[in-house]
Parts: sequence; structure tokens; C-alpha cells
Amino acid sequence: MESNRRAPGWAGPLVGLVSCATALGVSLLAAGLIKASAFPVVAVGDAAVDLAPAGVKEFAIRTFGENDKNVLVVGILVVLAAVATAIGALAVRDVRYGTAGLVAFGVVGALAVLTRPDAALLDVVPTLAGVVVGIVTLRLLAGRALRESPPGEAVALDRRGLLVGAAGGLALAGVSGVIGQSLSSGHSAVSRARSALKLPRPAKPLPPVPAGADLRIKGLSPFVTPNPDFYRVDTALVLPQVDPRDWTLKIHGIVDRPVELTFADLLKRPVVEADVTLCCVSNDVGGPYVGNARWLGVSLAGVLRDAGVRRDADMLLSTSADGWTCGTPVDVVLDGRDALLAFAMNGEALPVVHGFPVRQVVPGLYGYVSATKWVTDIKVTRFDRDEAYWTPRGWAPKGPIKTESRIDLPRDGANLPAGRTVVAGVAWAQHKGIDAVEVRIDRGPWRQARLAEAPTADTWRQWVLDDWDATPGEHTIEVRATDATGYTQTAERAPVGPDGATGWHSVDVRVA
Ligand SMILES: Nc1nc2c(c(=O)[nH]1)N[C@H]1C(S)=C(S)[C@@H](COP(=O)(O)O)O[C@H]1N2
Ligand SMILES: [Mo]
Repeated sequence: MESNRRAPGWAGPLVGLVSCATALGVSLLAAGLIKASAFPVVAVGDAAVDLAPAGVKEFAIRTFGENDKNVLVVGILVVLAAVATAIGALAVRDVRYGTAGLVAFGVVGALAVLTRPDAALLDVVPTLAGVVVGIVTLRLLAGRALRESPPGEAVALDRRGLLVGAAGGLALAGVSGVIGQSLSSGHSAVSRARSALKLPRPAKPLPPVPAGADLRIKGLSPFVTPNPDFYRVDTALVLPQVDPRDWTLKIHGIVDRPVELTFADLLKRPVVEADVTLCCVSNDVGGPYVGNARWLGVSLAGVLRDAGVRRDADMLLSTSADGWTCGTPVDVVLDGRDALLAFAMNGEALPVVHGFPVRQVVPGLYGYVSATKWVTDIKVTRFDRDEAYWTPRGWAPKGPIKTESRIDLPRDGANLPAGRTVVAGVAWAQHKGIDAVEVRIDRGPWRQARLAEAPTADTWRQWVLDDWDATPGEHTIEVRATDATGYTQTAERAPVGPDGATGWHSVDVRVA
């Protein structure tokens, strides 16, 4: 009997791919109704992000930049398609093997979903629903591919039935997937709440950014980075959607009086405005992960004072809505700098990617130890008792920003006409301030660049050398900054891990 149960070669893969597509479509629909991060593909990706060794993540950031997350999801889908093909090939031999394959799939998905830091039992529903629908589809289609033939006759493939069934499965996958995707990315309640937010007035509004802070040179990073251009770094495959009406911030741990704030409570506090340049520890010399914004928020130190931080505490362990954690030195936050619980950025409510409704901003510290987006919990604790997300993954527990400078103009590898050439860029040493920037050509003498104004020590500072007389040939341009403590950037190259890159940025250009 086995011998005449043979489906043609294409039937197995078709059955497998269509069944997995329906499983994914239905689970995406269920995740749209429950929680976007309960989509098992996302949960597996999140788990991969958390489990990946630091070196792999660094490689991904370096190679794929801000596309790292899309590359990961595409990779997972490619693996899924390969496994689905195999499941289908098994299923048309014996549908029990195919079913077992889908169940195994479901177990991996469910494990990934349930081990997420923000997991609830209900989050397993999308995986279950997907697997059940996938198995039903698989059995229906495999049955068509394998319709039993009368004894002694050749294979009776129900070709028409199989193709109609496959088309039906794909239609189901498509429709449920599209609805699920729009449910989980529309997040209409959160985006409506965000657009409806009326920004409160700061107690002491900052004067407008001084005209002298921006040299307005084409190709030079503007002093204020527009929100859509602001770099993004985080571990979230699906952005946390936090409705400000449901948001609370708990402050607890080594404090006299634990505090829980609602968003309305936050807005009643004195509002602070500050220009602060954020920088990522993964920003290599000359890299793009740095940006400057005007933030609006309330004093983090003020909130902590209300809770009464005890003397033996030295760390704030903050947690985001999706379970990411961050460890910030208490002394830095309390030393008088503009450490904020921020809710607005450059005159609008925080964009969701940048942490809506509330994030931390602490001038002078790399983002991974200070800038918790979607922050919901702050535990006042000690570095010798608690560890934040990146510490066991090889990054330093504390991350003060290193003094750095970058050449924006001309671009590395540029072909330029001979003659007077503008060399310009930005330099930063947050909360210290930049005192000087020097440029040299072909390892010649250092020349002082002209500095733009910087309203405070917490932002980057533009610089320009406007009188380089470029001669034909190849040239190397280097830059180094000196901060207000008198420290001049070291030439020594250090990689981004464990606590930030060092070295001079240089660009090579060809002058005709
Ligand atoms: N919840 C959460 N907050 C986070 C992170 C994260 O992964 N999750 N990454 C941090 C890092 S490493 C940096 S550099 C900054 C980047 O902030 P941005 O994406 O708004 O530029 O956010 C910080 N806040
Ligand atoms: Mo970062």
C-alpha cells in the first residue's frame, strides 16, 4: 500500500509552505488582538537578540546598521521556509511526521514567547492558534496530495483539490496576516493619545537655540537633529506601545518612601527643558549613533528626592515596558545636571521609537547606562547587587561618554576640486564641554578649527576649518577634540566594547 502513496515532488513543499503560512497568518492575527510581541516569530527573534553573544550583536549593528532587526526577521523567515518545506515533504509520506514537525515548531515558539521578560500566560495563544490551524491545513492538503487510490491502481493525486486547497490556505494566511499586522502596527489608541498630548510649558523655558550654534553648512550635521533623522538603537523587534493613560512609574528599592507616578502626576511636576546630545556606546569612531535634541521632561533627581534615596544606594536599575534594563550611577543623576524623565523631543511628544510616553535622558552617559525608553520601573539599588541588561553581555557596568570628534565634510572617499575646501564636523564631551578642535592634513601641523556656539556643555559642538587650500593628489584629514577638563582625545584606537571607542576620526579624499 505504501508504494502507491506517492505524491509528485512539488506537492510536499507546497503543502508545507502553505500550512506554515496559514499558521503564521493566524498567529499574527491573534497577536494583533493580544500583543504584538506574542507573535512567535518576534519572540524567537527577541530571544535570539538576548541570547546572541555581544560580538554577534556588535557585528550585526556594524554590518546592517539600523536594518539589523529587519535582517534578523528575514533570516528567521528563511529558516522557517526551509523547515516548512521539510515538514511538507514528510507530511505527504506520512501525515503524522508532518504533524509532529508543526508541533515541534509550536513548542519552540511557545518557549520563546513564555520566556520573554514581559510574558503572560495568554501570550501563548497566538502560537497555539497558529499551530492548530497549521495542522488542520496540513492534514487537509496532505490528504488531497495522497488521496488513497484503489488497490492496484497508480497514484490518485487530487491535483485540482490540492491546488484549490493551497489557494484557500494562502488566502486565509494573507487576510489574517494583513489584519493582524495592521492591528499590531496601527496601535491607534497609543498614536491617538500621542497626538492628543498637550505639551506643558517648562518652568524656565530655554531661549531658542542660538543662531551661532548652527553654522548651516550643507553636509554638516545640524545642531538639532530632526526627530526622523535621530539614530535608533534598542533591542525591541516590536516597539512597545504604552498608552500614557495606563503608564505608571514605580520607584522603589533602597528608598524611604516608594513612589508610583501616573503620567498625570508627572505632568504636574515642574517641567524642565534641556538640550542634550545622546550617544551610543556602539558608535565607532566617525559613526552615526549620536544625535542632539531639545528634551522636555521632569527632573529625575526631584522624583528620586521625593522617594528619599538612602545613602548606601549607588545604582538606579531602570526597566522598560518590554523588560530591558539599564544601570545608572545615582551620584551622576543627583549631581545637579539635567537628568530627565523626558516626554517630549524637539517640540513634539516623544516618538514611539524614542520611548513614548516617557524615557530617561542623562547628559554625559552612553545610552545603554542612562537612556531607558518606555521606562516603567526604577529600582534604587547597588552595583554589587544588581546587573543591567548589557553587563553580563560584556559591556562595562558604567559608561561615561568619551570625548570624541567626527568629520562630516568632506566625506571619506570624496573626489574634490582643488582650491579652498571646507572641512567641518561635530565634537562632543557631554557635561564637560568642548574647548578646542584641531584638524591636520597629511599628518602636518594641527590647525585650530573654528567652533560654533554651544549653549551648554551637554551638547555636541559644530566646528569648521574654512581655509584648507586643497592641492591635487590624495589627502588624509584627521580631527581631535579637547574638552573643558583639558583632556585631548587620544590617538589610541579602542573598539566600541566594553566602554566606548577611542581614536581620531580620519577621512581620505582625492583632489583633482
Ligand atoms: N527600552 C530600551 N531603552 C533603551 C535601549 C533599549 O534597548 N531598550 N537602548 C539604549 C541605548 S543602547 C541607546 S544608545 C539609546 C538610544 O536611544 P534612541 O534610540 O532614542 O536614539 O536608548 C537606550 N534606551
Ligand atoms: Mo547604545
